[in-house]
Amino acid sequence: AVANIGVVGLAVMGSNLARNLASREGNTVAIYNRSRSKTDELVENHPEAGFVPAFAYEEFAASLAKPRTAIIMVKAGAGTDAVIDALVEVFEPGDIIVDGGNALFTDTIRREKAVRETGINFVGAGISGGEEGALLGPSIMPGGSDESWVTLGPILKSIAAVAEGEPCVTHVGHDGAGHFVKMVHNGIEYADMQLIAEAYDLIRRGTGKTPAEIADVFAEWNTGELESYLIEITAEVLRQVDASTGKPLVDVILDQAGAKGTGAWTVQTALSLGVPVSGIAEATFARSLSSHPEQRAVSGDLPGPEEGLEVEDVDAFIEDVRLALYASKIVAYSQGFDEIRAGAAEYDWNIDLGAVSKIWRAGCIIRAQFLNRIADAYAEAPELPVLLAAPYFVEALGRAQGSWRRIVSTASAAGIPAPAFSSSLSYYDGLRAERLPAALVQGQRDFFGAHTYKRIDKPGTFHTLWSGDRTEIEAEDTH
Ligand code: NBP
Repeated sequence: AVANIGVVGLAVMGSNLARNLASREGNTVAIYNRSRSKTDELVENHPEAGFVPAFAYEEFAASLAKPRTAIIMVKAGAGTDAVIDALVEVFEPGDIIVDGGNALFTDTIRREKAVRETGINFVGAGISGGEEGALLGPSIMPGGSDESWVTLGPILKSIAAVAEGEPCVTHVGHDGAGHFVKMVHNGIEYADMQLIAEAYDLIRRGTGKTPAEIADVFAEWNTGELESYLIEITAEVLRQVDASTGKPLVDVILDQAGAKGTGAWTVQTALSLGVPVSGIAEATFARSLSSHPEQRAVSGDLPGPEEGLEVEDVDAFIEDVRLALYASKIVAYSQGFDEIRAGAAEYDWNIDLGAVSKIWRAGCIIRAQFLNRIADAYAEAPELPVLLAAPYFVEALGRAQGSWRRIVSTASAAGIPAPAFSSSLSYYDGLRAERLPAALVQGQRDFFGAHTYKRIDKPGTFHTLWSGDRTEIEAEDTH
């Protein structure tokens, strides 16, 4: 037994993670893949890594020092279950199995419970950063037991991205907490991408700037409070010219956005938890809408406004779009953290929201300067009920709201879809409202379903006898 860590699954993510591990002082990495060719290739192409290859699970287990620690990087779903079953056969109590794939957190909860019964530790770890992150330093969101963190912590810290001197990994919470947080990370990623896309669309349609010119705008934005990986790569994509047509690449890419499902998971989970993640939901639905060409083809003749968008003061308009993007982005992150808070309460996880914002500062797709502000907000007020209410964000939203409103109304008047901008603004105004029309909804619910209501002026639960004499009676609380 010579290796202190093993990797099972040597496709793009697993092989890069194995190379990352091998490059760090003190690690010797055992590797295994279902089909032998990937293992042979990795050993041959990277002699510097000193890999310890195994071609059977028994051999893999024998090559690992105790407690044996192995990271699974296979296709999420049945593949993960198959590998776990095989490892449980050859591992012993106290050993650690880590699933680094994109598992649904409820699968992780189930697997953790089953594996724990054998005395083996199971850790679901969200890993973000794509291929490059896996190789050079990802952001890592591990769940699992405290016992497993003792062994795993130093190994994961050795390979994680580093932000301001701190490794981008923290023990998020027990069982499925890590995969839950990774899921919400991806949901926020959807919202951030959609918001950037709406900003691009408005600038393009409003100013007639070319994609390359808009790339300059994004590059400029990337030097300020919007600085982030997604803004940076947006500029790169917009600047790209298609080799075969000479057109901007963005103009020849089919406008139908795909999705692998983590955005949908985030929204489905939020619906069950009763958390309004409207920005993430709009972003997910915007991808769905784009991917229905048959509907879009027959809807082209639906009436719209006569006038298109014509901007007079280009610089002022672009600044308005920038602030609308910033404000909507604050809403999306606030909603995402709200979902993590609610998930922690539901599943009994002790999640430090400030620590989560810090491990997203580098290595992952939503990495951004802005996350420091979120960390500050939670450092000041760990029990903050909603991130928007932190003084820094109140100030920023105060600065942005005029622009935000102008952009949403301009887009609407011109018939340009801006679903994430506008729903974020509605959410913001909903939180601000002193009274909401929810009172009327309660009245309607009481009318047709005797669902009862509470009053603002006295305690208790009430029902109006709608089909009788319409007097009010005290009722049992049925929600
Ligand atoms: P894939 O998701 O394409 O999975 C391919 C790997 O799974 C191969 O090693 C394959 O072995 C193995 N595998 C399968 Br499929 N079924 C198996 C089974 N029944 N038993 C054993 N091994 C099995 O690889 P990937 O793109 O490297 O992603 C790995 C994980 O990381 C996924 O969960 C993914 O969601 C996650 N992730 C990916 C990214 C990214 O940017 N790609 C980012 C973050 C997380 P074989 O070689 O024998 O077919």
